Amino acid sequence: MTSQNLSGDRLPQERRVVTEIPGPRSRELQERRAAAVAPGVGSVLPVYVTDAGGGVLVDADGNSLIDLGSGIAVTSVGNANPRVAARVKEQADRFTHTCFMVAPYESYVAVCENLNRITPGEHEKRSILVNSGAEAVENAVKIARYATGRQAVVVFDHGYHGRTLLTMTLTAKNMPYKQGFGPYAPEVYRMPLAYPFRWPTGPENCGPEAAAQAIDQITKQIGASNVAAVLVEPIQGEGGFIEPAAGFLPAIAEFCRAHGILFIADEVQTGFARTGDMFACEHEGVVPDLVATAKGIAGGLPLAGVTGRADIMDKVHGGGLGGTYGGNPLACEAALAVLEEIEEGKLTERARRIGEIMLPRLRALAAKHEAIGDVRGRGAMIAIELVRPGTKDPDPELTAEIARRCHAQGVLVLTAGTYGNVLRFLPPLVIPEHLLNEGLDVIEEAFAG
Ligand code: PLZ
Repeated sequence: MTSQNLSGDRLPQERRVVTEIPGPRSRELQERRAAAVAPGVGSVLPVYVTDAGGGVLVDADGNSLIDLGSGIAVTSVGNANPRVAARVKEQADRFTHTCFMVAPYESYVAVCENLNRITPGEHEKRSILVNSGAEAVENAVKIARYATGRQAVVVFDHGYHGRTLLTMTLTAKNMPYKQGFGPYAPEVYRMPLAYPFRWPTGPENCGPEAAAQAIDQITKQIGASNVAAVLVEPIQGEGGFIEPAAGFLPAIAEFCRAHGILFIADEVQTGFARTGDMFACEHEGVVPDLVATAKGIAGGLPLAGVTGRADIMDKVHGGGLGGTYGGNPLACEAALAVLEEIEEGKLTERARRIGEIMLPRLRALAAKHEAIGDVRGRGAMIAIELVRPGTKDPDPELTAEIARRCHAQGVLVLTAGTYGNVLRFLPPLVIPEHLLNEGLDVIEEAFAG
C-alpha cells in the first residue's frame, strides 16, 4: 500500500488538530442539536463533519481527524469516493426514484447480479435489495421461515443484528439496545458462542466445545426440526470483533445442513473486503444458504441486500418482499461503483495489508500493557479487549478513557463489546499508510497516559 490518496487529492491526508475537540463551532452545533434532536440518538464524538475523504474527517472547526471508524465499516472505499460521487450525481440528474416495485431499472438488477456472483458458493442465487442491515437480516429470517415452514431462529451470545423489533430481539445486549423496548419477538433462541478469549477451558478447545454445546442445546431445547435458521456474524461486530474459534462455524453449518436448517450469515459489518476476504465466511470455506449484506456495499448510501440459494429465494410468493425505497437508484449506482473500486483496487489485499500493519504493533503494545487482554481480528477489522491487570475482568472505564484520549488527539476510534471494553478499528480500506501508522502512534501514546 502506498501513501497516495486513492480517494483523490481533494483533502490533505493529514491529522491536524487546531482547536479543542470538539471545538467551539461543534459545541455550538451540539447545543442546537440538544434542542432539536431526540437524545435517544447518540454520537461517539460530537465533532460536526463538513468534509471527508481518504483516511480523514474534517470538522466545522477545521480539525482533520484520522478516521479509524469508516462510519462503522461503511466508507471502505473512502468517503465521497470520486467514482461513487460521480455515479450518484449522474443518476441524480436522470431519476432519483421510481420504486422498483412500481417501475424497475437496470442498476437494481446489476447489483443483484454482482451480489450473486461475489457471495460465497458457486450455486445459483437470487437477491433482493433493501435499505439497512436490520432490514436485510429481518428479510433473511422471513425468507427462511417461509422456505422451511418452521419458526425458531437461533442466534448467539454477544450477537448484534439491528434495532427493529425482530432484529433487536435477535441482538444479545440489553443496554442500550433493548432496555424498555419490549416485548420482544417470539421464537428466538440464544446459544453459546465460541469466544476464544473467554472460553473456560481455553482457546484451543473453544471451537469444537462451543459448537457441541450449541448443537446439544438446539437439539434438546428447541428440536432441530423446529428451527428455520441459525443466524450468525462470522466475526461479531458490535459484540467486540469476536472471531469464533476455528471449527465453530463449519461445525454449525454442517449441523444445519444435516437438519434442513438454513445457515444465515450476517455479513453486514464483515462484508465487502473488510476482513481481507470479500466475505468473512470464506475464511473457513463456509457457504451460507442466505447472506445479509449492507454497510460497505454502497459507500455510505443506504443499501442492503439478501442473497440466497435460488431454490430458497424462489419460494416466496410474488409481492411478498419489498419496500418503497429498497434498491433506490442512487444507492444502486453507488454500489456498482463500490464493487468496481473493490475489485479493480484489489481492496481485499489492502485490507490484509492493514491487518499486517496493525496486528504486530498492537501485539507489541499488549506486551507492554497488562490492560490489553486480547488483540484480535482480521484485515481491517481489528480490536483490542481491555481488562483489569492480572484478570479477565472487563475494564470499560479505561476503554472509554483511551478512546477519549485518542479523540482529543484527532484520531476517531470506536468502542464495542458486551462489556464495553473493546476498542475497535475499522479504517477505510484506502487509508494512506502514513495515516494508519500515525493513528497507531496516537493509540500507543494514549496507553502511555
Ligand atoms: N448486523 C452485524 O453490525 C449494524 C450498529 C450501530 P443497520 N452495526 C452498527 C448502532 O448502534 O445502531 C449491524 C451489524 C450487523 C446488522 C446491523 C444492523 O445494520 O444498517 O444499522 O440496520
